[in-house]
Amino acid sequence: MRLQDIVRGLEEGNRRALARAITYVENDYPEGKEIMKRVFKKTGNAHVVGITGFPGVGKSTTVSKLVQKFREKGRKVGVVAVDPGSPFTGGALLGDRLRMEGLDVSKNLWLDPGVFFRSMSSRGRAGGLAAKTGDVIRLLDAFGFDVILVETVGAGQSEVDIVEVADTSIVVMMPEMGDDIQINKAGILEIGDIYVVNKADLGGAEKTVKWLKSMIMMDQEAVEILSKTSHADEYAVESGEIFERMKRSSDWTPPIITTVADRGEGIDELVDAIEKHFNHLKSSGKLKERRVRRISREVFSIITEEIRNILINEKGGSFREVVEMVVNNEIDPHTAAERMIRDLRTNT
Ligand SMILES: Nc1nc2c(ncn2[C@@H]2O[C@H](COP(=O)(O)OP(=O)(O)OP(=O)(O)O)[C@@H](O)[C@H]2O)c(=O)[nH]1
Ligand SMILES: [Mg+2]
Repeated sequence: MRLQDIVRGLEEGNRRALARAITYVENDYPEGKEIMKRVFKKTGNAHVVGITGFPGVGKSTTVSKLVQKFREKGRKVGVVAVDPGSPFTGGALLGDRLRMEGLDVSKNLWLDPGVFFRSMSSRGRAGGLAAKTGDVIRLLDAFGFDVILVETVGAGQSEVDIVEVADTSIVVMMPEMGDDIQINKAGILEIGDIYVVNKADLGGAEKTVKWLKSMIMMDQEAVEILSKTSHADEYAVESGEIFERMKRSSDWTPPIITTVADRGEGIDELVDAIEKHFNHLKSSGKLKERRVRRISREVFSIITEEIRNILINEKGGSFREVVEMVVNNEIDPHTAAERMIRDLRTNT
């Protein structure tokens, strides 16, 4: 398939073209970049929803139920699973395909043209998975999916921080997970716009809900105290992201939804919460604010990567020279860096 055909295929809703485009982007082919440039204008319409949580809490089950609900509402849904926890049998895609099919035999999501599923693995790929995931999401967006669900394994465990790609972040937990020091450490409590306590059929869900509620409330109180102190601005700068996330909760209290995903219980409420959050983001201007932050980070990381490439490939010689001068105690690392930057400035 030629590049032109892929771009046209994307415009015409050809799924093979979409699959090919994703492959190019995933593998860092130059065509991938070119495709992104050409379809970019068509992006920005989808609601990107991240679903994260520890292994086995029921993320994939929840995702497949959400897909059905959104389909019933006439929405087209794209799904990206980053590093799916399921064992890979015959490739990541097949593994998850079988799983999704197995969950609801009456409706084969795989034959539905309004659904597209793709898994991505970080295995064997050098860095930049977040950026790649961002581009894959964009391709789905350009293709015309209204909702894009992105499943990743827990914050801090995956290379993709869900808040870096999603408009709405959902954190899935299960009973008996409260009070767990691991959760506090995983930073999961700061990132959720919506919390789900799944596997309510196992009992003990109320306790987890209660615990979550108190954690969220503490967060909000901390924000209020912080915002009243004269150091609030400094603090915001220093701890940037976290403060932003906390600030958000002062006008959005993350709902906690109890579900039994494999029976579809609580999924209607979850869909409602997702839509409510998207409306909140739009009406409060936060959607734009979030996207500005996200795109800044993305462009920044592209620039950093480009500079790295220049230093390694084009200026490898002088870079090495400067490094050796540091090794020989002739100059210090700061001076070395300043020299390289001066060199970049004058020669590009
Ligand atoms: N009892 C119970 N089991 C559930 C529920 N939802 C999902 N499960 C089961 O929990 C197991 C894990 O579900 P998945 O949806 O694969 O969980 P996941 O979070 O996507 O797992 P990884 O992708 O491996 O991290 C499966 O055996 C599901 O059938 C539920 O509400 N109650
Ligand atoms: Mg899963």
